[in-house]
Amino acid sequence: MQTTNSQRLYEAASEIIPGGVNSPARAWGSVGGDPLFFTSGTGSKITDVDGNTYIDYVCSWGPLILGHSHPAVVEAAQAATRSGASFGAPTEYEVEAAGLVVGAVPSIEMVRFVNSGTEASMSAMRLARAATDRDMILKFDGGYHGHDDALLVRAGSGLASQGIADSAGVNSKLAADTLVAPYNDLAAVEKIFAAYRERLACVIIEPIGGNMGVVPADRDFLQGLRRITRDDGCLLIFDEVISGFRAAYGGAQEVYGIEPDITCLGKTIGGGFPVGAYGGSKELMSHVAPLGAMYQAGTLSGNPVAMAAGAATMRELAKPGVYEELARKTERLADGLRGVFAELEVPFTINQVCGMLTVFFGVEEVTDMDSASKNDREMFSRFFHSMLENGVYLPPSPFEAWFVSLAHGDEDIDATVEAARRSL
Ligand code: KE4
Repeated sequence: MQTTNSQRLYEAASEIIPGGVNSPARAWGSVGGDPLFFTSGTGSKITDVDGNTYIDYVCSWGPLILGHSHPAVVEAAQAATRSGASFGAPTEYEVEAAGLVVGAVPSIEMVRFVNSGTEASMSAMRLARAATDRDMILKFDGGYHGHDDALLVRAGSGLASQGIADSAGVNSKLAADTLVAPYNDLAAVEKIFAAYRERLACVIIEPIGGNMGVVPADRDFLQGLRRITRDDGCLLIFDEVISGFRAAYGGAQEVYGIEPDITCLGKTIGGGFPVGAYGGSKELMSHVAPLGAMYQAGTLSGNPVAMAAGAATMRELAKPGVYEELARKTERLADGLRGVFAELEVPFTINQVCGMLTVFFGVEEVTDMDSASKNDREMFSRFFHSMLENGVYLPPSPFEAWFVSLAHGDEDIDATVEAARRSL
């Protein structure tokens, strides 16, 4: 595979951008080698700057659920750009996009748009603190909610522990107000609430984990979490930045039939443009400025181009049969890969939900970060590079979701399974 132009660009980028990338997830630290630079995407395919084309399972880490350059999205973004990219004042686009979100997500009566998933979760936590007048939060090991200081913490020693900063520069006092528990472990959550009764402002969780690789919550765990938080007056935040409009039109909360107090969205609702959102009941959202005392603002929040692209995406997703088709495609890929890996002597497991899956090598069951961490990373690295040689672009980390889009046809999926056979 010829990668001369990627190399040249990577060297130039590395002089003036940290690590040559604008997000560390794009660096190939976990798999080795240097990141490819891309020049175009159409449907399920992307092409790098050396002309190599791949079937894409990163899909911009989730936003491109319709595939690259979907005509309805391109047309909406072009029209919005031509009539004025931004006003710093309200536009009709925001009202339309908000109407689509409120119409889709069971727990959202009112929504505020921001520019990223990080901003969404950061604002959701501030709202929870404002509404409860409490400081502490609980997150789960393996949960990623963006790079807000309070969330860049990892589990300390012991079952349920006070957060330890997981990044340089995180305010250690803030980190100490974040508790961390193992995912899918209701006993650990019960212990925390017994020890910190009425001191937790919120619990923030990915109802379907996407940052350990795909790890769905057990239904009884999530139901228990809803009960415990409600009894304690602690707010429950579902971070659906990945699962929103992907696991179902109404997200994981539609799949599980469990309503959080606040939902965070992002990625898919922007159609590839920078968007995040947080929402909940009208009563709760009345705390948000200018209605209430909780301040949150943003120059480009609700940007017309992003709103137009997001609304076009959500309108496509609202069409009948879309999620049955996305689930079918995901199932075809997962089953095809299971068939190939079954010929292997090594254990493996595939966690899947509609629109996304993760292959874990070397482990037979993954239900939390601890079990996910047992996967064979060396094998994944070799598999990643071999799949690249065979024309398939996977996320460059064993702890990420492979995203399936509506543009992935059966021939793409079958070619991916064939590439996996050759790679293994
Ligand atoms: P952003 O700030 O990156 O838009 O969203 C943060 C975020 C929040 N919540 C969840 C569940 C997320 O998965 C993310 C971001 N996801 C990562 C990869 N899984 C994005 C890739 C990157 O950081 O470049």
